Amino acid sequence: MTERPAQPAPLRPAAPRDPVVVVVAGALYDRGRLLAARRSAPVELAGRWELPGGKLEPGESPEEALIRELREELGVEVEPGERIPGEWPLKPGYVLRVWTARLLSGEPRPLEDHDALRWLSRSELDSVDWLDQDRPAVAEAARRLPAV
Ligand code: 523
Repeated sequence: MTERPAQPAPLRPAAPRDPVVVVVAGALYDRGRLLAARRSAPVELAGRWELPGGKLEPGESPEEALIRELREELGVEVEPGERIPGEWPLKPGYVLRVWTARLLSGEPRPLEDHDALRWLSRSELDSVDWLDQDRPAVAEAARRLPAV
């Protein structure tokens, strides 16, 4: 009797998944400090601090979205760096992904969506009330804070 080679498992079609809205945020560094932005809206998030960013638009790469969002919201030009590993759930259907970014030009101002900004050194990172979903990314961003 001839042995039959093991058959590969039949391929199953991928389970349909709901499209996920990707929100990109920037861990923006300048001279050993990380930028924190205080949200002014919506009401349930207002007053909490976040890594600034926003929703990816169709056809954009995450890096392009980050450059656009930080230009619109803060009036600065940034250079995206590495992605911080991980992905954090937001409200249903939304996930947060974070990139490091370096300030190229401009001084951040709270032009849209924020009412305060702070540059935080490593020892100051716990002094603001971060959004819960941003905390793991902030912890990772802190590990990457360049020494001054
Ligand atoms: N978050 C969040 N953390 C974080 C960002 C940038 C966003 O939890 N660092 C949440 C807040 C909102 C959703 O992600 O529930 C979308 O962020 P938002 O409102 O900043 O995205 P925009 O700027 O694209 O939204 P529009 O103002 O509607 O254009």
